[in-house]
Amino acid sequence: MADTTLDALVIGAGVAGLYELHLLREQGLSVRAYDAASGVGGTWYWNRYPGAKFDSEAYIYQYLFDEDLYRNWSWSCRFPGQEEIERWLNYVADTLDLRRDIQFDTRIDSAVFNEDTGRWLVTTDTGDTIDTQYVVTCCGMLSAPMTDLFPGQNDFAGTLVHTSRYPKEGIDFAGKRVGVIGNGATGIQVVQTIADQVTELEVFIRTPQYALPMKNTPYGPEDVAWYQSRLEEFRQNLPNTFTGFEYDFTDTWEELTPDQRRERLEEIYAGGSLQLWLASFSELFFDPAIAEEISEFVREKMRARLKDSDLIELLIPTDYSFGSHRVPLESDYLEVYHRDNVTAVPVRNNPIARIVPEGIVLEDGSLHELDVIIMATGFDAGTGALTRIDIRGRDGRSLTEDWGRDIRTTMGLMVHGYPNLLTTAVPLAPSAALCNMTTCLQHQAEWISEAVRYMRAHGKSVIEPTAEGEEVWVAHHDETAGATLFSRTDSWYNGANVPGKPRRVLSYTGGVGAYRQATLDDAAAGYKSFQFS
Ligand code: NA7
Repeated sequence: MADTTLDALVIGAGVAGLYELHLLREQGLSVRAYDAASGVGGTWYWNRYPGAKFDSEAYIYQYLFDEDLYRNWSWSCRFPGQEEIERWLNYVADTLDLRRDIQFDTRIDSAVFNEDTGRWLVTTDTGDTIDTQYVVTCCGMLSAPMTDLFPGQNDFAGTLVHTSRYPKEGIDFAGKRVGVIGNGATGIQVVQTIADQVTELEVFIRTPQYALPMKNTPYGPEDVAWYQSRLEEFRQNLPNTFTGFEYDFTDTWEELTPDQRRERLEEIYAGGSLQLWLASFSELFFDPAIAEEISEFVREKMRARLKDSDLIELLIPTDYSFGSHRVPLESDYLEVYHRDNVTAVPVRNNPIARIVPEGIVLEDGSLHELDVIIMATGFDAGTGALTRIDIRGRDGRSLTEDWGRDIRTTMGLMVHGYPNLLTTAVPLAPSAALCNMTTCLQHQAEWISEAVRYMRAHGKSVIEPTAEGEEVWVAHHDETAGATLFSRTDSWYNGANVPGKPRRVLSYTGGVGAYRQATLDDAAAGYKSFQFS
């Protein structure tokens, strides 16, 4: 006998989990969300590192389903920081009265499907057992941190943290020698924020990054009124653009003269944000020659800000194209390396060998003495959050083992062999940052809620993708992804950052609008990729 019986158990109380809990509860289901954190927020609970910020404009990173919820919250600037975002998600939880159905400080350990009852038995690290018809995973795309990477790291005598486990009370950097490992979107935010707080900063850089200026600006009442007046426009547009952002491709490379292209790139670049990547020229994603021209434009902008040739060589990429993996946004990041207390340490040809009590030792034996090490080393994206739970589907099959061989889903909403396990933010659906996450998560949460509504209306109790339905989606996904440059550049986008992870472009690259339409069409056709029992 389980301790608790539910209709639906939601794993995670972040952007997707809060909305899913609300939607299913509104339908009258008994539903409870569980989260390992002590509060709501998911990504925005865990990522407390200095400088953590949105890379989406705040006003589109919102729930659009409820006008009051949207209008009664005002953002302070274009790209707010973690603290404000966490406050916003607490505002959402309070406004929708969600907290009474969330169990915090509780990690889901296992979920086992019982084929006789068609229900899941879930266990938690607090010893609870829950019998539930549905398990809905809202664990986030980037929530399983890459933490144990270096021999000896547990013996470090100073403070060592991964950015997504940054202490709530912060770290006092005064008088400290700090090392940051990694220069992805996270490392860049950390470095540009702490450079003037620390005595010495060493940034361990393996792969150079293209980065675009953020151009953050404060918002006054007029700005808030401006974006709030656009709610209806956002509802119509965001779900149908290529990436779920407000902007979309407008020009075709071949139709413009070289001068016109340059003018367009300059114009978009001047506005800041991810637009140059996500909505300048779609050819950037598919055509290596055009991607190279746009890459050179970005390199030129970066070069103009760097004073010495060693920095130019270390910080500006030349061997992969702009946009073929996640493009970070930055604010005066490159200039940080001109400071006397900041050193860029190249570790591509002389990698980090181990961590010793005094600091970081490179392969050549050199020791970098440090008081604090910040690992901005990323995540086991898309799959890690679920493969770290022991999930057993039909015939006792293990999701960890299945995804350890081949990462497959049906539209990122379910996995064949795992009935009534409904998923958000997993591979083969559009995801960060090929989707403004709230746009895609809201759609997925709604699709799942509507599938449950359909089942209740039609007396069905178990849903599962068919093997054929899944195969069709995987083949379509691979064909679409194979045509892009994402498949050719190593990064977390294709699993390259996790040793042994099967290679597949994780995000769906056919566009947010096309994805949404495919999922809605499938449902409208009686859930044609799925079977019920
Ligand atoms: P990323 O983008 O995966 O970046 C991780 C960084 O850590 C990247 O620079 C890596 O270098 C570096 N890294 C990882 N392992 C090592 C080792 N062993 N030695 C040296 N450097 C290492 O993670 P982020 O947290 O920055 O961003 C994740 C997403 O969060 C981001 O895309 C946004 O969507 C939000 P590499 O490039 O592998 O050479």
